[in-house]
Amino acid sequence: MQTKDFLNQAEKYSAHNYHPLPVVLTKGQGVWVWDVEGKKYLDMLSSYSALNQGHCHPKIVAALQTQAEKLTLTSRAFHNDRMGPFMKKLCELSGFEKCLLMNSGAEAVETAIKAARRWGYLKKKAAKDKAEIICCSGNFHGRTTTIVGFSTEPSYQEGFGPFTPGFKIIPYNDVEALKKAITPNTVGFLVEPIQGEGGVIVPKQGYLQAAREITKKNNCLLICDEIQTGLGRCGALFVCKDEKIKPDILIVGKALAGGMYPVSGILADETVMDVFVPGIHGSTFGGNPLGCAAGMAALGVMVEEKLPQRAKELGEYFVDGLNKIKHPAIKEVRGRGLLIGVEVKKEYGSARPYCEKLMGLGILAKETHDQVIRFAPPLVIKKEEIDWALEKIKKLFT
Ligand code: IF1
Repeated sequence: MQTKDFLNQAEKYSAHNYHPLPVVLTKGQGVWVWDVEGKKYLDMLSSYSALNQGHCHPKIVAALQTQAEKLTLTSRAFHNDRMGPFMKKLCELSGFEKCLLMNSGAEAVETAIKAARRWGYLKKKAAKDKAEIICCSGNFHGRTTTIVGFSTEPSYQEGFGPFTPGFKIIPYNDVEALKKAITPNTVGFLVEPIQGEGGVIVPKQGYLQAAREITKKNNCLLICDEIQTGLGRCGALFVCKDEKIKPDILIVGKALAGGMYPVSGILADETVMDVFVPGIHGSTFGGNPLGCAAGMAALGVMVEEKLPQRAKELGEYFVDGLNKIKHPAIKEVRGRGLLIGVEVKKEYGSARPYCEKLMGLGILAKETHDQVIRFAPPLVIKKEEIDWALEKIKKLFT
C-alpha cells in the first residue's frame, strides 16, 4: 500500500477528528521518521512533546520488550514489582512525597481536579459542592467534557455541553486577576507554566512565584500542569523547579514513558495526597508494570543523556538561528528550551501552509492556533541536525 491507500483508509474508517498532514509514517529513530514511500523527515513535533527521548530509544524499547514478556498488567487489586521503584524515582526527581499514576494527561488533570476539590472540602472546609478552581484563558488541559468546559476555545466546546460547574477563568499571566478571583471556596489555581497550545505563551518573569505566594496566602492549591512543559522540554526537569517554586500538585504525562506507553500522574505531598482513601479513585491500567518499566527507562534516559540541559543549550541555539532569519512574515520567535513557536503575521496567511511547505522540505511541524508554527523536536536532537533544519526553514521564508 502507498500513501494514498492509507489516506483513503483513514478517510473511510476514521472519525474526522483531526486534519493531519498527508504523510503516512512507518518508522522512527531518534529525531528522524520515514514515510511509507521511504521519504525521511525531521520530527519537529515529538507528538506534542511526548517523544522527548526520541523515537524508539533502544533503552526504552528494551525495557518495554523485557517487561512485555514478563508481566504487563495486574490492576491495582494486587501489587506489582515495577510501580514502587518507578514512583520512588519519580518522587525523588520531582521532590514530592507521593504520586498517583494514571494513563492519559487528561486523566491526570481530572485526578488533580478531584484531589483539589476533596482537599478543599476536607481540609479547607469549602462549602459543600461549592469548590472553585481558577484556570486561565488560552488553557489546554485535555479533552474530557469537564476539562473542555473550562476551555476558552469555542471549537473545543461546541456541542459538548452541559459542562461541569466550579471553574473560573482569568487572563493568563495576570497576577492581579488571580488575587481578585479568589473566594473562600477557591480550592485551587490550575495553570500551565507555559501555554503550549495557547501558542507557546511564556509568562513574564516572576508570574509563577507570584501565583505561588498568592495561593499559599489564600490557602488554596497551586496546580501546575507540566504534561507538555515538563521532563526536560523547556530546558529544565520541570519549569516549576527552574522558577524555584513548588506547586501543591504537579501534573505529568506525555514523555513520562518516552512516548512508548501512556503514563501520566499527579505528584503531591502527603497533606494533599492523603485525601485519597481506598476505592475512591483509580483506573484499570494506572500504575501497570509495563508502563512503569517503560517509564523507569525513560526517566533514566532523560537523566543519563542530560536532556533538560540539552534542551536549554540547543533551544537557545535554535531560537538564535531562527531570529537570524530576517523575514517580514515572521512576527515573533518565542519559547523556552526546545518548545519554540514562530508566529507568522496574519497578512502573510496562516501557519498551516508553512507547515505543508516544511513537509516538502523534509520537516514535520504542526501549527498551533492559526498563526504559530511550533518547533518541538525530540531533546536528543544534535546541533548539526538543528543546523540542517535552520537551512530548510530559511528556504521556507526566502
Ligand atoms: C490533542 C493540544 C498540545 C497538554 C497539556 C494536558 C494535556 C495536553 C498541557 C492532555 C495534551 C496534546 C493533546 C493533543 C494535541 C496536544 C496539544 F494541541 F491539544 F493542545 F500538546 F498542545 N495538558 N496535549 O498539552 O493530555 O490527554 O492528550 O494525554 O488532543 O489533539 P492527553
